[in-house]
Amino acid sequence: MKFLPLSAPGQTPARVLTIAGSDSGGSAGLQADMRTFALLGVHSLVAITAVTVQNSLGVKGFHEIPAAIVAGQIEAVATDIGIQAAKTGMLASSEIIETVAARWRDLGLAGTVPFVVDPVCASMHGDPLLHPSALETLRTQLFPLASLITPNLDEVRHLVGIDVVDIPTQRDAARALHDLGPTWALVKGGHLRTSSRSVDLLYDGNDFFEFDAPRVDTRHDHGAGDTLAAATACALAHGYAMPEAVDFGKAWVTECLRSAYPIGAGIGPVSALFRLHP
Ligand code: PXL
Repeated sequence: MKFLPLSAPGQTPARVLTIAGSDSGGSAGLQADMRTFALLGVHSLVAITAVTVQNSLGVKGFHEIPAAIVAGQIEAVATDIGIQAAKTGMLASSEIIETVAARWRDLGLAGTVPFVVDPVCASMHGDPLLHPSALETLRTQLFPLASLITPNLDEVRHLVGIDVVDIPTQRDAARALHDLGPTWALVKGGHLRTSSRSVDLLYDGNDFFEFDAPRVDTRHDHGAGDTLAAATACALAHGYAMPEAVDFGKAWVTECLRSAYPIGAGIGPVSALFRLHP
């Protein structure tokens, strides 16, 4: 695959902010985002929202960071270092979502800096990462600010109540999600395990774009959603148009899935480390 342009040693690379939770197991969350950012030559900025207690078997619990500290992190990096794109992952609570949305608007970032919202609701083991009462805040406060939202099929069910089983229902879901206000909605088909392909559908209110990849046969896919959104944000930071950025993100996560490895007794991570092999 073709990678993103690299800055010369000593020159400031593109800077991308992740607003996300920590995974102590190092597979998903901000650890996955930072790994993808680094291996794409991007400087990682972080606003940590929660600390999860987690390993390859699941999430045992989490501690939320106070909303004012989340806001402070965003403001500190945006006003000094500057950001070319941002992505959100685990936001944990309604209060954190409201705070992120307010800061994004107050700092003048809305409409100027690409903003990818990955509406993380639960871990792949089904452990909740977002309070159910926060779904409405996500829909009404954050989605209207998003350049792109990237729900998987479980999140689609929670967000718009549509059970995606084929391409027509995937299109219905994309329309319903786009109506919530993001510039683009991407309905990821990876969880449609009946299909031998993984088809993601992108929609801007006018046109549909399909991104098709063969399903990678691995049980180690922890962090796949985070990695797709992170790589897409990096491409947006480099000025890619949305369909090209999603195409890049999909190619990147497909390579990361091919390189996924086992750790612990449970599910291992998708791996951006493939990039280190010549
Ligand atoms: O993959 C979604 C995700 C995001 N953020 C954190 C997570 C997970 C999944 O486990 O733990 C912190």
